[in-house]
Amino acid sequence: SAASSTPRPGVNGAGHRAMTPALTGGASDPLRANLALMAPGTALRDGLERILRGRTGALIVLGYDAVVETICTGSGFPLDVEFSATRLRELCKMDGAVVMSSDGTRIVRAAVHLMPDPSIPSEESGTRHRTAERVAKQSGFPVISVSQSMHIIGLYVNGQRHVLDDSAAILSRANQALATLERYKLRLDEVSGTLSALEIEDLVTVRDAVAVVQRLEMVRRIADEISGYVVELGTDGRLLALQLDELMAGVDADRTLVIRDYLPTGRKARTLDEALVELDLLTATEMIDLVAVAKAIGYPGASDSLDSAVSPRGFRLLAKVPRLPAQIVDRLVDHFGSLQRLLGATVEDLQAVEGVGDARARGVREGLSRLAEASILE
Ligand code: 3AT
Ligand code: 3AT
Ligand code: MN
Repeated sequence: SAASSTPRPGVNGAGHRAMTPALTGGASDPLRANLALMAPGTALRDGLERILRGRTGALIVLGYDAVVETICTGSGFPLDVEFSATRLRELCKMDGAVVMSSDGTRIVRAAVHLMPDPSIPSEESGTRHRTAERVAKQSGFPVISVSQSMHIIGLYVNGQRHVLDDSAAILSRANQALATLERYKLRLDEVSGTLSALEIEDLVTVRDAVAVVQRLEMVRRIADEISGYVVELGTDGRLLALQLDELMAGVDADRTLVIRDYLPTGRKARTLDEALVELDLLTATEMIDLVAVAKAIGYPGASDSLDSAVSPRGFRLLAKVPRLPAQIVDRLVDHFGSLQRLLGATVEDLQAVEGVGDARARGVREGLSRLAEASILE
């Protein structure tokens, strides 16, 4: 399909998103929010598909305010009617642009001639697409162009152009990303299993712990890429969303737990949130480097420091004990200070913690023993 000036995340993932400092995802991302508004299954997408099939073309501004009003020359047809796919299609048969409310529920005007500031740079050639790009930049509202000659739907938002691909094309990229996620997840499960066994034996080095953080971050990044596809696919992405959810169950929680287990203390200590931000800032290349990952969570940036011994606080393994509320996990770690002390604690010792009665103490004792046995067997 058509080229897009928006960088597309590569199949093996981490690349471009890693350059974005903000934690990506969700509706906070303006591109994603707008792609959701016009994803398959929405009325707006239905209208756009009708325009494509009818081979007419369109120029649609998603928002109306004083700035857009000054860009609209000649009144066109003031309408202010409820949006429907068929109305949009008919109105786009006319010359000129259609202006909609930013939530996509109303058609405000049709057949308007747009005159954006001509000094705004545009890389587009056709008048329709050049206008779309300039109006988007000048107004801040997303603008959609449907090209009659090239037969593509473009979205201009946030200074970027995004081409809406058909679901088959997106699904094929998404499935490649999903296969990568599955491989990454297998590797993650391996390194976390190893870490658990080492934790039980108290033989962990910074390298072992950081390897798990690294793998968790790689999994998170590729999953974030897939979430983008899920948004873009709308109703066509339901199966993909289910597969993603299944693969990602518990991953986010584990990411927090492992970092809380190993955040170094001392003068230059980071908070959990600081560590998460630092991790997010790592580029794809830095992600491969264990020293860089170790540094992000607050360890010294020297390669020999990877071999230093460390001991976990116990958050991650305690979270594997069934029916143990997070608040009790926090209190247990607070009281005992390390996984080794927790492993050595008797039922009576455990009951010294507020909220831990006889039954819960036994539960913790048995849970930890079972984890210890399970990891030795590996
Ligand atoms: P397209 O998808 O644009 O081809 P449309 O449903 O938008 O179809 P139009 O209003 O553009 O339809 O009409 C296209 C032609 O179809 C115009 C006319 O020659 C014929 N047509 C439409 N309605 C009738 C009708 N009731 N009786 C006879 N001919 C009709
Ligand atoms: P296609 O890819 O051919 O659809 P284009 O960029 O080549 O688009 P054209 O000059 O062929 O654009 O114009 C096609 C239509 O786009 C004509 C008009 O309905 C609409 N259009 C173009 N410029 C404006 C504008 N400034 N305001 C409103 N509508 C416009
Ligand atoms: Mn043209």
